[in-house]
Amino acid sequence: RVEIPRDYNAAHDLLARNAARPSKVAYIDAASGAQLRYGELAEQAHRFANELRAQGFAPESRVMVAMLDTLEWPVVFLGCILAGVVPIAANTLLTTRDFDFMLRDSRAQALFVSKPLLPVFEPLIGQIDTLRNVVVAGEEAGNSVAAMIRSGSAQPQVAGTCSDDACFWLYSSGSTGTPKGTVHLHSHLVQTAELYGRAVLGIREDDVVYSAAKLFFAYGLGNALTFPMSVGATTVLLPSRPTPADVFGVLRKFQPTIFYGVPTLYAALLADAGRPARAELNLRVCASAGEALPAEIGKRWTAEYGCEILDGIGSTEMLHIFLSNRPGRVRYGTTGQAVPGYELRIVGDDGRECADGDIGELQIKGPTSAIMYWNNRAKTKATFAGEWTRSGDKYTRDAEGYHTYGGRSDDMLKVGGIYVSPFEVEACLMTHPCVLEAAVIGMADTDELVKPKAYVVLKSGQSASADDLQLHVKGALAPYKYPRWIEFVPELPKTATGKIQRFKLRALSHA
Ligand code: 3SK
Repeated sequence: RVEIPRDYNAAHDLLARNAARPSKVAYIDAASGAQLRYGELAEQAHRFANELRAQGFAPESRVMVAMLDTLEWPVVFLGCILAGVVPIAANTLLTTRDFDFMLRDSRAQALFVSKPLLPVFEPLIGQIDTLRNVVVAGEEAGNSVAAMIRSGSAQPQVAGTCSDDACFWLYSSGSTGTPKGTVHLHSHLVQTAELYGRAVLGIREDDVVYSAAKLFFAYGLGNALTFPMSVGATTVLLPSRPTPADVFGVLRKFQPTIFYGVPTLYAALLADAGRPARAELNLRVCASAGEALPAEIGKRWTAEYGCEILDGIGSTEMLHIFLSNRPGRVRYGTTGQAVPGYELRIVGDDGRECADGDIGELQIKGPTSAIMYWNNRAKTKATFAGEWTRSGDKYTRDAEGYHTYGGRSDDMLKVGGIYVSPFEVEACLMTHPCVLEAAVIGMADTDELVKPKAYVVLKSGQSASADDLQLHVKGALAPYKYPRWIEFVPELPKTATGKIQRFKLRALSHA
């Protein structure tokens, strides 16, 4: 258990932990090489907070942060929290339609947006009454984050928040395609750092960390902000997409000791012809989450780089990892054991706890569970069941407490660590003029990693190629959601009442 005082501000705590190391490098931007020291981070976050106050942003008001991983990201996020303003870290890969929903749903009063992402937001600017300020990150002039930092007073001032105040939100993907505003408290950030960052990863001051998962993901936020700041480590940020060449570039140049990835990336790194030799890297701990790590990938990575991958699972709702393998006792093919501080149970369809070996839904009890989905009472009640939070993931547990993933209890897919709703992809395919019906399921690729596959029935007399349909989806939805395979079929298997029988398609895809 981690004791958090009643009067508490999470950003103040994270900055105060580093007050004695002002000249230590907190962040390095891998693209520009620019560095931000802990003293500079504290000063800039306070200036930003003071400028927010000066501009009339009251505690509890919400703002959206849609920014690439640059040195301004931690300044904006921590600055908001210092002022008691609630930042909503947004997935920068989403579409105008997604952001339209999120800005209206949250009533965010400001948007902090990286310059390269502005075109996605432009159709919304001036259209949403509650959004009164759009501030650009990554430029010096005009209404910019840099100008706010320059204008704000450096006098430290912390909002009078308490540990149970709303601190920040993340949007979690929903099966209907509508994201859910997941509200986290001030007490949650540091608890994930103590329970997982320190106790499982063993993160320490002399670590250099790099997370391929971006800061806007719950996984990336812990990896690259909360955990390193909780101990005074140094974090490398990469603003661009983490291609294998760029990831290896970071690992070679900055010599991180802790690397966090997702299985799809580990597979791509292992397949990269230009991969470095073991002696070129300085890895001490590797972590994986987002989707189950195939045993083969874990074994190959350890053989190649001499470093275990700690596979674990977390959720946006629980903020970070609650079930994980541990250094020295990794069992590839499993997600490991409960992280101390969290209690886990596996519940069958009959609502009773399963015996070891029986499959059921994994439920979690722990101190970092979100308090609700904003504006969504029904889904809040369905997920946050008293002290237990339902994961929607199916698991079995063995007698030694190792858990093995058994799929989702809904139809959601985890693709490269990010949720994809098959229903959203189907609905999008059906907006193509040649498509009569579509059904999307998850299919394992050659690395045993799940990707969307679509079965499509074309309208009579119409023709469209797989490429046409893939481009159509990529143009309308966040590109990572597109079906990697498309199979044209004369009809879809259905029940007597017309419901698509996805299990038959899944069986077909395994045949
Ligand atoms: O996808 C996961 O396993 C995960 C891990 C940490 C934090 C958040 C998530 C969704």
